[in-house]
Amino acid sequence: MYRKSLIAAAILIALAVPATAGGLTVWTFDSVPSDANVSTGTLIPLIGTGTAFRGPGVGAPNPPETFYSGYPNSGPDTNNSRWGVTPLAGATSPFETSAPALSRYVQFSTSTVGFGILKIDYVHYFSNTAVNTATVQYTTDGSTFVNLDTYTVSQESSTWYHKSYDLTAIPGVLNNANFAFRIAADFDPSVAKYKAARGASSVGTSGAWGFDNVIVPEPGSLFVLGAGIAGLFGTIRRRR
Ligand SMILES: [Ca+2]
Ligand SMILES: [Ca+2]
Repeated sequence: MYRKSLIAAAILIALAVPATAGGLTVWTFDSVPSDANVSTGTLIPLIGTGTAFRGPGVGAPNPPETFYSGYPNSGPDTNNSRWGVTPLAGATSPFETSAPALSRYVQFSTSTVGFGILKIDYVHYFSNTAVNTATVQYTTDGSTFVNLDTYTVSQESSTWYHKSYDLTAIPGVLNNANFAFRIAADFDPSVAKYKAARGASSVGTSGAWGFDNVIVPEPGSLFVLGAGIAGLFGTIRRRR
């Protein structure tokens, strides 16, 4: 049913949104077509146009990219993948020196030309030995990144966290072909060092982050698109 909704949404977008209008970019990291294997996936958006990549140093445990099981109940279980990365791959002790704060990141780029509103939405998975703190950054010129938010997690087992931001009021982010955002590994603000997501664990080079359902919506276009995409967002909302 969910897959049918996505296909319906994609068809509606093709019909309703001019190719140059932007309007919506969705990364599910799921193979298209489904190959019934969560360990294979794609960085190509399911909907819209954009790029996703690992910044320098950030690892892929199984190159060229690594996919594991995705955010629960947001796609057919046999094909629902997340994008897995290891922020501190190859870093040496002290990590704070070899991999300075904000130097290890993933980046999502998508034009906001034609947008009247801009929100970003995603789910972020932390393994227990992963860096516990992430700083979200955005750019309006494609090169200078500005901090938007920092969050620190504390968990007893690997967990997903839903994040959502409304950037509409930020000058320059709308109608901008250079818009992009990063999710960067950062020091735990309480100790100014990298800490692990699970308090009893030590942060490590194999500690993994995962991402799924990365959505950059211009809600005005969603209204036009109707029920197909509403199904997608309904599925995500129910998991909050
Ligand atoms: Ca797959
Ligand atoms: Ca997925």
